[in-house]
Amino acid sequence: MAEQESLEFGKADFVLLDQVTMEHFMENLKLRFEMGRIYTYIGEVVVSMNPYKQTQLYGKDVIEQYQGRELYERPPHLYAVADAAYKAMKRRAKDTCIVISGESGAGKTEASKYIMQYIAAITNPSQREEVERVKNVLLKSNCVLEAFGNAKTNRNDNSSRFGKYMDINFDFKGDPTGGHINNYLLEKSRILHQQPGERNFHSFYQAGNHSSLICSSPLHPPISQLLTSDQSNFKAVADAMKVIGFSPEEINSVYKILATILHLGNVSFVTEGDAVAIENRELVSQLAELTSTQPESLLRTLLYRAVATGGGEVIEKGHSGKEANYARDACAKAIYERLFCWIVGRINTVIEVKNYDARLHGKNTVIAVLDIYGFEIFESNRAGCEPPAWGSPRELPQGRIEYFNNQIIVDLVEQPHKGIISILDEACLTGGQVTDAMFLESMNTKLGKHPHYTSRKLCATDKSMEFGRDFRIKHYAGNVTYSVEGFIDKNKDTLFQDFKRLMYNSTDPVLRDMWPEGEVSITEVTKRPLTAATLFKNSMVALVENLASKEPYYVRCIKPNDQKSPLLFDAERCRHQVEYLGLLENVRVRRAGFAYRQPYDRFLLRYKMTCEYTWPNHLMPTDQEATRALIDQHGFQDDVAYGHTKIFIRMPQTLFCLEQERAQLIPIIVLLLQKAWRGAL
Ligand code: AD9
Ligand code: MG
Repeated sequence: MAEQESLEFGKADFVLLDQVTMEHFMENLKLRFEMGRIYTYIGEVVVSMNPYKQTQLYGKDVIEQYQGRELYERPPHLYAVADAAYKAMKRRAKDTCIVISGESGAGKTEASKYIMQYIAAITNPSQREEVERVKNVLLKSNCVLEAFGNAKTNRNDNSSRFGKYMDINFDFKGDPTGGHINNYLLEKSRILHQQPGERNFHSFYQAGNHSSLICSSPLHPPISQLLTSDQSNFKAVADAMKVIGFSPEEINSVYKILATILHLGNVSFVTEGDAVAIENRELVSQLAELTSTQPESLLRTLLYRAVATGGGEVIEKGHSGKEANYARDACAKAIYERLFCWIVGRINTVIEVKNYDARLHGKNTVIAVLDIYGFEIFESNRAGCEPPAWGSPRELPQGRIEYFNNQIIVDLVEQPHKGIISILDEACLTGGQVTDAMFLESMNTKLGKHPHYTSRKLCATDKSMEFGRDFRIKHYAGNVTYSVEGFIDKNKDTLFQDFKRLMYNSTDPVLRDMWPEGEVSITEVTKRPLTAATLFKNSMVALVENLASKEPYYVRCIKPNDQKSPLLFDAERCRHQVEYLGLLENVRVRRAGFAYRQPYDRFLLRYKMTCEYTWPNHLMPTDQEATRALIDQHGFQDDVAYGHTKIFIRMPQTLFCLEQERAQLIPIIVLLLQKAWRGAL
């Protein structure tokens, strides 16, 4: 019943495997991949294999097959999980979230877009204009955010270099009324360096189509790096920005800002005696024009910084050559990061829910979609390269099944006073010259005994780490060696106030908007800003709290091979992903435990019409006893367990049977009620 498909396509749900072993799991995964069955369930979780080719799996006709159906009525699909999340939200007024995890190139972003398209397709049957507008903006926002936040990497030609969380708000009718996007940890260092074979953010290549300002930049990306898609994508982005509501002036500012970054990157400094000067002075006037600032102020900002003396005086201090280079790079990164955040914020203003009156319209509910970039192990994992690992399964019954409790790693990283972030912050806050090596030394002292931490100093024989540079964390996904190089700088993320003030004084309203703190004068800047690691930690804590308040649905994406081939099932690579996504444990839990749980009152409310003892109302002392009567009458005694406040249902088929019976009875009940009514009149 789980899937209307023959067994030659393997098991549609890993829960139905004859034996839960890695071999059986992999065999099923491979068989299904080779048969073009890229989706397989583990209970309600969708395991998704990247097909690396266009398929007939999506579109209007397929959407219609899933709309309003129960999860197990149709072959496994993202649409089914989207529909389940939508139904939970609509029927039970539950906020839900769909968490999409997997490594780089596994298909998370594509999955999130299919989910959004599904939700857009099944809502607003009455074609309300405002709802259509919101849906359109939500869909178009993907293309804009990808242009500015995605890049070609060695693993993925369209790799998201930021984490994305999107709320879609719904009204009482179940139609989208708005949304909100949160972005996390844009990889801004990509502005300055890319690994061999990789590119900067797509926007820089697309922008060449926009303005001669950019083409004239000596740093315009080399023609050899341009892709055929850059031109067509540029048009799509321009169209999307228009639909979203960016004004022509705003769009022009955006491209001027991109040109600014390219020109900035070309500014070079020469040392003349004690002083530092700009080698290519002509760039200063071009930059001033692009940023709508005064050339003299811009020049000073590139060469000097204001420093407040103890007595409240402000003096100007010249940069050393090294400082000037550092400040220029910090500016370029900061401008791009602020531009990206501004774009996200601008989209948010267009989709924010306005004038929603809960008294009139009922609860405003949410479906959230989380697409956060995957776990990547580089040859060198530096600060900022390491995205968080995702995916502990929800609410799981403990028991004989062994779990890796990730808390120990979480503590290692973020425990107050003792964790890596605290040690890093402490190093950054002590005055004087702190080096990355000193930070490593401090970790060695404080974390030396931790079972998941090591370094070359602590393990002299392990030559895979470099003395004084590397440390290693034993993650659930495997060992990851980190180079401390750049940790201190990246965590301080120093950006001189002079530069913020310069931008704030720009006559370009878009640029000015991005630097609200530029208003503050140097003598007033007393508080140290939070460090990058602490800011990131805080945003993750808030995200986790937010997700915990929602009913979760999971999509686990797997990348079949590193060649981006539709034909190759690289068993070793897949097995590794299955291992660290914890999929086998997931199957065991689903089998041993119970796939569904519901409070008794809600269960009765939904299914009471299927039993003579509970319809229209039961007379038993408790809802639990009434639920038992209902279950007994159906003969499902062996498929359920009774908790304190909830019923636990082992197999989804049980729920499906109840749903079917309910669906058959409802029209009859409606008919009877109508008759009774007419009789009463
Ligand atoms: V990263 O962490 O952002 O680097 P993702 O998001 O996991 O990564 P993405 O969704 O971008 O991966 O997928 C990578 C590529 O695989 C896409 O550009 C497509 O070419 C390909 N892909 C992924 N999913 C599908 C699919 N369902 N159908 C066809 C797909 N191609
Ligand atoms: Mg992505």
